[in-house]
Amino acid sequence: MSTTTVSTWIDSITVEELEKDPNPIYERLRKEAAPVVFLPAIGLHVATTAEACREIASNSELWYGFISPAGGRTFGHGAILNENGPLHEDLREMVEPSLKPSVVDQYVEDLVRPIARKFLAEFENDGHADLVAQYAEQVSVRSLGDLLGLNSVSSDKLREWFHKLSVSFTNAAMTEDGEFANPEGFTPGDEARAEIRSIVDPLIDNWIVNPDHSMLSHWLHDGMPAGQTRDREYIYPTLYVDLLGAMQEPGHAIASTVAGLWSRPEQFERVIDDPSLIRRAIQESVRWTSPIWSATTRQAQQATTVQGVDLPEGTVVMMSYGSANRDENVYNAPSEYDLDRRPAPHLAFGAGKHGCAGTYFATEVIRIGLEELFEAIPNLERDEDHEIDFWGWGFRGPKELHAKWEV
Ligand code: 261
Repeated sequence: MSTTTVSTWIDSITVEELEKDPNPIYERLRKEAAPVVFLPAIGLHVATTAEACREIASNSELWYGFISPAGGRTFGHGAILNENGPLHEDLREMVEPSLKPSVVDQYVEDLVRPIARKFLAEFENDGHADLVAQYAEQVSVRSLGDLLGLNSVSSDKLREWFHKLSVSFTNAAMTEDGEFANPEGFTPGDEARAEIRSIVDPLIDNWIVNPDHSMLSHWLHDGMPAGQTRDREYIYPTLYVDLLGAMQEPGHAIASTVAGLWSRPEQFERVIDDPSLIRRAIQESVRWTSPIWSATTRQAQQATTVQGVDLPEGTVVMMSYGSANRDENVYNAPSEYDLDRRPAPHLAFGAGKHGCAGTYFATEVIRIGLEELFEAIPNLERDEDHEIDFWGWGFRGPKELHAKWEV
């Protein structure tokens, strides 16, 4: 198969259309195009099938972690996503200790359950809520915020930061000349970064002399010789990664699980009646929505062939895990949410050396958030006066999720 197929419909795909709904476009790409294909709108190749994504992600010797142009413009370079070799290993060793399942199990109940209950207690007693703004995002940012040591930063500020970083990170449209098509679209990210620095720099100053149990204090001190700390400039790009993806995606997943279950009312009832089904409901929802739909890239260190597609050295490939997770060769009726589907491994958390370090923590936050929601409001219903609009191509989830219940 050639990489230079003449295919005008692919040339005319826009980032805006992808953000509205990438699923039909990628369904056609999987059917009609090569499994790794150049997308002019973003000036990069995309990997669209489960096999292509898995093959690239699992070969970290050949395929290095990389960052998209918009991603590098937003985070700076040197983030965990695009370091490789010993530097990447140091960054993984920095972030992993508090995220190990055996460690997460020791703190996650005490961390997340009170947070979930607090936000539920703040619901107006009027039988209506937008579960995205009032619950899913709140539980997500407060849980990670407190774990990092950002207890003094309000939840709404953390939401504003991930939103601004996300808008900037996914400002992916490129011109034919390889320039950013919308350079003004990086302003929100620049603003967020400046504000993050102004708030986090003084916290770091304090942690350097007064270490505590917060994750960021550990990032500064762990594995360093006595009296030394990691340079903050070394830490910041990876902190931005967390302040975007790790803040935003558990919220997307909480809301997507509810939306998915609402698409199957009988399955929703079963989960309400038996909370032990929540874990399965979450795995199916992250397959179905893929909160990190198409946001990480890899770069070929030498010329190679993937699934029959010849790719030159230096080729950058966007890992479209959201497409891989709806690959017809892996799943029956992939666009349907189905709690009862035969489990097949999904790629919602990526794979290989750059696979998600927070898989277990995130899943626990989502689980506890859903357990508390369903226990507090077992008669939760979809508010049919509002549409459920999923949005996003880089990151994807419902923009709002309106619920109602009898009070
Ligand atoms: C914690 C994961 O965050 C990200 C993953 C992929 C792209 C950007 C992110 O912030």
